[in-house]
Amino acid sequence: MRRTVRLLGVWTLGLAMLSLGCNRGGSNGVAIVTEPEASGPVLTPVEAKGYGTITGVVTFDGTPPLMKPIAMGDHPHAPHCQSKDLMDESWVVNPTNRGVANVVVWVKPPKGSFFPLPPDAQKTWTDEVHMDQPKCAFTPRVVTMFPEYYDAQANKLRSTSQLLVIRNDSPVVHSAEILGSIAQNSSQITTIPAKVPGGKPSEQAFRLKSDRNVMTVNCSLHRWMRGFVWAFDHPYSAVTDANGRFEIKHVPAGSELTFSVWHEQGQLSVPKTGQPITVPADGTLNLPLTIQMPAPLPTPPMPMLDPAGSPDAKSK
Ligand SMILES: [Cu+2]
Repeated sequence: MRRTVRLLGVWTLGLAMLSLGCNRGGSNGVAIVTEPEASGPVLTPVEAKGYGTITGVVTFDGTPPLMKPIAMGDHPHAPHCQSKDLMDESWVVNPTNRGVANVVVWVKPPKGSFFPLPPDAQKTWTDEVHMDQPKCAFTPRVVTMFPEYYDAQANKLRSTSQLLVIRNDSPVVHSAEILGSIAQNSSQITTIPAKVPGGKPSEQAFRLKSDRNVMTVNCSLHRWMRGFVWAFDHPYSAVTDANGRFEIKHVPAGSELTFSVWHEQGQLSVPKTGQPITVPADGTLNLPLTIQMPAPLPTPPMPMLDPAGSPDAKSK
């Protein structure tokens, strides 16, 4: 089955969230375990009439923007960081096929319903999601997670125990500053020491909660470093690869779901977010998408000045 999706949505980047940091070794950090509060009316499960796959490719519509080197000025780590040919990754577009990387796609259940925790046989998520710092950049820049699922019997969200692990494999110190919604988590800044020559990478693990908004990840020592985390209460999400391609496996079939798309360039005109879709059982729903550069904001008119240079002179 092949459908072309054209979207006219304009998105504004929503920032907010919190994260709870914890040291996996347990000796230096404080692992905070919080049972989520009851989350309102009881939801009904999405009935899966089999399972299917969603695939697609996100293509840039127009002339792709050129990636530019990051300006570091006289930062003391510039010699190291610049040796890695760092580029601004706000837009990563494949010059061959114009595929756009780092686009997040996911599905939403019908209103008033939820995706039950999939059986083990259909586990597609990992116990850890990694974000490394090998070259004064977060790599990968964008990740999605499944840290919580909805338990209908208890009417609350429960942890899947999945962790975000940020790893420093470089000879310079970094930090991780995770910023998200106040309602879900508390923000935290954690220093991640440089790797000792011949030693193992330094790591910090974060236990996050699911959230409707994207989390940003910054390094307070290198302000150009930027990462993004989407944490869902289901595993049905993906990030486009270097060719702009994505795949979401084992999606419940037969129910009308909502397909959503996000790219970090906030005010973005994109083909279709909020598109209703139905995944075929044992089949594949293909969704080719295009994405455009947001229109420039209008320049406000300059105030009229009289010869004396005062806009209020005539009224005096
Ligand atoms: Cu850094």
